This record gives sequence, C-alpha cells and structure tokens, in this order.
Amino acid sequence: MTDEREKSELYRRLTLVRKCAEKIMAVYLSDVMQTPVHLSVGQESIATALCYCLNGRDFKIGTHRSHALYLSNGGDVRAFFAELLGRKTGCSGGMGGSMHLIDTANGLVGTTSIVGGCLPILPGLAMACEKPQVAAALFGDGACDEGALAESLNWSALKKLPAIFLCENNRYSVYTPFGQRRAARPIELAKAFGLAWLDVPIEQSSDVFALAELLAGPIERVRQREGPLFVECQTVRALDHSGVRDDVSAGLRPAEEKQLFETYDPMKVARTRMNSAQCDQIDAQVAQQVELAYQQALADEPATWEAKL
Ligand SMILES: Cc1ncc(C[n+]2csc(CCOP(=O)(O)OP(=O)(O)O)c2C)c(N)n1
Ligand SMILES: [Mg+2]
Repeated sequence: MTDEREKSELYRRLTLVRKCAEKIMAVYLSDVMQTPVHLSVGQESIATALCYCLNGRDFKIGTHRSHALYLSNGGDVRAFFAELLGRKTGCSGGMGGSMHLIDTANGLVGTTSIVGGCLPILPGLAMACEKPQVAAALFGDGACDEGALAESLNWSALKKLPAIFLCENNRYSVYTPFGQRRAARPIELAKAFGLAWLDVPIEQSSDVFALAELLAGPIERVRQREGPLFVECQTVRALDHSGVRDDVSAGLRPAEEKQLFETYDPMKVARTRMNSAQCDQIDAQVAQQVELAYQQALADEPATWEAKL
C-alpha cells in the first residue's frame, strides 16, 4: 500500500484498538469493569484490515474477542467503554459486557460469547444481503472445532452466498494448543467445500497494510457474487486468554509465544512502514481521544435491570 492517506487511516484505527486495550489494562485490576475481557493485543491488524475493506452497510459478526472488530469498524469509543463499565450509554445498553458488542449503525450486528456461535449466523446474514452488500464473520481457531463450521461452509458454497469467513488462528483455544485439538487446519475444510480461500502467514497478517491489500480483491469478488471466501490468518495472542495478565510468565503457554509477539507485534510492524513523526502525532491524538472517551463513559449513569425491562 502506497497511498499515504490510506496508510495513516489504517494506522490510526490500529492505534485506537491498541490504546483502548492499554487503557483497559491500566484500570482492569481495580475492578472498575465488572466484565470479562478478551484482549486482541497481537491480533489487531486482522480486524482492522478486514473492516477497512468493508463498509458500514456490510454485515459483520464476531466473538468473545471482538474489541478490535467493534473499534476498527468505526464503533463509538465512549459507548465501548460505557459497555465495559456497565453504563446505560454502552453500545449494548451496559447489559452485554465486552463479549456482546453491538453497533448496527455500522453493520456490526453483534458479537457472541458462544464459541462458533457466529458461524451458522453468517450464512443467514449473507442470505439477507442485497448486492453489493456482503457479510463477514471473524472467529478463532477454536470455533473451527465446532461442527457448525462444516454446515455453514456447505450452505454458503451451495448457495454461492456473499459470505466472508475470517479465521484468526492464534493456535490456542484458551490454553489448549492447536495440535492437541485438530487433525487439519480450518482452511482444509473450506477447500473441501470448494470455497475461494486465502492462506495468510503471520508475516502478512501482522502487517495491516499488506493484509488490507491482500483482502481487497477477493472481497470484491464476493461482492460481485462469485461465491463465499474463507481466510485463515496466522496470528499470536500476546496476553492471557481472558483478563489483562501475561499467561506465558504464568507458565500456561510456552515462551515462544512471547517471542512471536515481539517479532510480529502489528503496531511495531506498522511503524516500520510509516514515517515515525507521523506515527507519533497519530499516537498522541488517539491517546487523547481514548482518555476523553473513557472519562466520559466513567461519568455516565450506571445501567440497571429496571431500565431494560
Ligand atoms: C460453545 C462454547 N464452548 C466453550 C466455551 C468456552 N470458551 C470460551 S473462549 C474459548 C476458546 C476459543 O478459542 P478460539 O475460538 O480459538 O478464540 P480465541 O480465544 O483464541 O480468540 C472457549 C473454549 C464457550 N464460550 N462456548
Ligand atoms: Mg484461538
């Protein structure tokens, strides 16, 4: 990607996701947020590149680990923090918590804590699409352990639906490594059902600019109704499955995971492709935006069950 305006917009979105995660990390252990959190640190480039190739009319659906999807899709930052803080102004009325983010104005129909839950919903969303609209689901490798993947791939391929399956393969389902759960990678199933596919190594999936470029053409073909697309992006989870701690130091995953993050941290990779003064300027603007949104959300009124009934 060479267009400087496009690059700085992608960098801005990537930075927003990271800075929101850093804010959560700074306050979470005080218990101000009464919700589990599953941070996307290390994986941010994937949702960011995907959303960059989609528009506000396209449907999106995600999982328990969807902060990056909500934020890089243009979700309101105050409503994001308000949701995590259990405020009425939250994007799900303060009742959903971090795993249930909704932003229908921007096409995000929701995120679900049921692993694999978004998979059978995706063909339904794709069936409801009107050309040139498309539907996309972002899910983990653990979701592919569910039988629902085969059914969803089959129906999407059979009906040539405008569905985009994007698997973020961080090779872990909580602490259970890929090799102890699966005989083959998820993409093999997509190939068996005849979907178009993209097999993306970590070198490309951690580079938000490269990934956005790589996704653009195949997504356009989905728009043109050439059939569904399956993308498997290799990635790395920097922190614990849930919460803000480092599970590698706690001995729950091997040290190589930490090294992988050091090498393929999407923020570091993006900075090597940009002018550093420009990055510093965007970093400062986004930091200010995040702090303001957090403080506003903190001052918002708490959600109550009565308010929803
Ligand atoms: C149906 C179902 N089974 C189990 C769980 C518990 N659980 C929550 S997250 C998770 C791991 C999911 O792994 P993956 O899909 O790879 O996503 P990641 O956390 O790696 O992003 C599990 C097993 C659940 N929420 N839903
Ligand atoms: Mg996983």
